[in-house]
Amino acid sequence: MSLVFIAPNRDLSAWKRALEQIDPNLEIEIWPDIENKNRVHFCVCWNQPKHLLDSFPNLKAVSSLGAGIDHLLTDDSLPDSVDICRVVSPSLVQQMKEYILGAILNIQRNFIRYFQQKNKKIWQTHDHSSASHWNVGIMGLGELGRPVAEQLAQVGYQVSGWSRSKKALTNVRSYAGSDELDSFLNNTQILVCLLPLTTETEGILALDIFKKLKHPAWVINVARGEHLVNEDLIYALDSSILQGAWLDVFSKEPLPNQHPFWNRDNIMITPHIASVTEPDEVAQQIVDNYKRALSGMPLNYAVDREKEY
Ligand code: NDP
Ligand code: OXD
Repeated sequence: MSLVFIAPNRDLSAWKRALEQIDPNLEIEIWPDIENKNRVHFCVCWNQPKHLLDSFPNLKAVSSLGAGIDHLLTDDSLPDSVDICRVVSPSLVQQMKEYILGAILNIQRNFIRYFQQKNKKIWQTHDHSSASHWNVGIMGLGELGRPVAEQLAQVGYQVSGWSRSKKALTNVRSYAGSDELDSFLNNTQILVCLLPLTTETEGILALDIFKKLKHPAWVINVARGEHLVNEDLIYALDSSILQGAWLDVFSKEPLPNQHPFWNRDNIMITPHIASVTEPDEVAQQIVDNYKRALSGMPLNYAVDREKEY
């Protein structure tokens, strides 16, 4: 029986080492070096080639190498009978909290403008207001969105969150469902997207949403590039509906050289690094789920195929 990692263009040696440390008897293979496809019972995938998963006749479960699972649900070669799980880990949460707080501080305190001025030797001050004057709205109050929202509230921002179901969070106003989306947006200046990519959420960051935000408005997208309608973002920036955007994820990664986002001072770009899975922390989860899959037990952090997350 073997567990296979499938993540093209990624060095997986640390993952293999971390799993072997937990159980030296595990048979771990790294795609494309697979000895016998019949022996593969569990795959751990990130951006796997989309024609592969049905070539393992005894596959029981797949895990994402990260928190998102859209790369699995959009893979037609993944048989319906195969269970799906994902990674949930404290370091993913911690990194996301750091990233979002960092981005918001840069926006709130005008650091982006000061960095740009420094390159031109310009000494010029800009007004700023303290955290309590800023309304931050988090779309998605899941494993990542909830702690991000609570931390921002602790720092002093006015925070609200939007999800499918209502939440009770400390100092975070909760909005739920499409009925409450407009009220959530009307009360938001910095919109942070931490939604999973699903049929319902694809393209959600669009012009009609941007128009409902409080001004000056910013969008931070750390979820998936496909949440954002790229041409709507550019239109909203050019017509001052949005003041700026901070993006970590893109529909095509790496972002192509010719992409119009690169040349804009009001679009911040990071290369999908907001929160990165740490093999040593997550190895035990993978091993546990591998064993659960082999023994027919329900997986931890299982994905609901109906809900798509
Ligand atoms: P979760 O599955 O834990 O949470 C998803 C949240 O989104 C839930 O609160 C859910 O509502 C809400 N939601 C889902 N669909 C809708 C909808 N149609 N309308 C309103 N709310 C909705 O996800 P995580 O917090 O673990 O991760 C979120 C995403 O972040 C990942 O899917 C991934 O794409 C991205 N990510 C990006 C990283 C990066 O480095 N850039 C790193 C890690 C993750 P409810 O609570 O009511 O079910
Ligand atoms: C994830 C990611 O989903 O890094 O974990 O995007």
